[in-house]
Amino acid sequence: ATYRVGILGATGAVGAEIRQLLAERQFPVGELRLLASPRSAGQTLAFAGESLPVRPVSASELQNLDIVLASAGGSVSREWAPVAVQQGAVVIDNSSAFRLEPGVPLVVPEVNPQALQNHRGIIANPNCTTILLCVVIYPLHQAQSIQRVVVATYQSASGAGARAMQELLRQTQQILENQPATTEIFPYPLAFNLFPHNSPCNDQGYCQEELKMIQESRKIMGLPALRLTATCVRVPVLRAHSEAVNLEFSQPFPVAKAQEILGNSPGVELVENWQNNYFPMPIHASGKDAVLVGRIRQDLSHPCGLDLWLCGDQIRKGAALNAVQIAEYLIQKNWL
Ligand code: A2P
Ligand code: 11C
Repeated sequence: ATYRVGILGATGAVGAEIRQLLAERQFPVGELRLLASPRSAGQTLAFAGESLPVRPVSASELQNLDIVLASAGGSVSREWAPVAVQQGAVVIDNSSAFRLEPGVPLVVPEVNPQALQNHRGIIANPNCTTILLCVVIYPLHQAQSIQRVVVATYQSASGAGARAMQELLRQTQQILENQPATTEIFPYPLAFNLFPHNSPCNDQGYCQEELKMIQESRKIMGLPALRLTATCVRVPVLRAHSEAVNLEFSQPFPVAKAQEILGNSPGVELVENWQNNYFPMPIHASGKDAVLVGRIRQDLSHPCGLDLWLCGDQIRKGAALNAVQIAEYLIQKNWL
């Protein structure tokens, strides 16, 4: 069987990656419809040797589709995902619009694929930073329950979209040419700099990205009381996020056991060469499907603590790949 697939946000960083992944993974595409804003009308994009037009999203463009992979932001999803579902499609939505709604599965296929079974048309793809974290900590949690997570993130420009990646390149060039760095997407210069994540903070001092990590990790792992705190930071990296993670268990967790588990977990690649000080780096995670993990060590401040470091491609596993894997799982189980 083949499927009629729509990409909403086809001209964006995630939309482009979805198009590439559909081809690369030989997804059974019968028809591909590329949808974006009216700004992109008239553009064409390549797929499977063909040049396809980009069309402005509308109710009629969302008719007769089996799967819509949406990555055009929360307000676009809020407006159009229900329209697509009403017309018979299953929407896998990369925005934060529906993630915490009861009855909407929030899925990382390596962690909670079974949640897909009871979908009602909309399936939420989690926040990128959260996906990368859950892929790594869930297998450890299965071996021994996690009591508390403390995480600091080092997030790439890609999390803010294709134009943010262009902004980082432009600012880098401006600074190298002794020009002032100009800002359009980010509030401050990112080149040769970093800043706490550019999402608004609540009255407790947590920014939205940090709250997403807390709330979404709880829902994905099925641990509503999980103690997790995060500090999210934007760094001048193009497309892979990194995270420094401290985990507290109820009993000591031997490092060798964690290494063995993570060396054999789906979607994870253990990258540790202690002699050469070689560990996961964004440049090596970029373009890869797996989340790279390393520097797994005993937390010397706590007998039941472990520290680790991870890097994952924000556009791939953090967004497009996770969404395509969800679609593949739905097809495999006949749950569309
Ligand atoms: P467009 O290029 O026409 O603006 P990114 O996250 O990389 O910035 O990409 C955002 C994606 O969402 C783009 O494909 C963009 O299309 C699309 N998009 C933004 N606003 C709308 C809208 N109002 N309706 C449909 N698509 C939108
Ligand atoms: C970032 N993770 O890097 C964010 C962007 O909830 O999907 C994605 C926000 C989200 O800025």
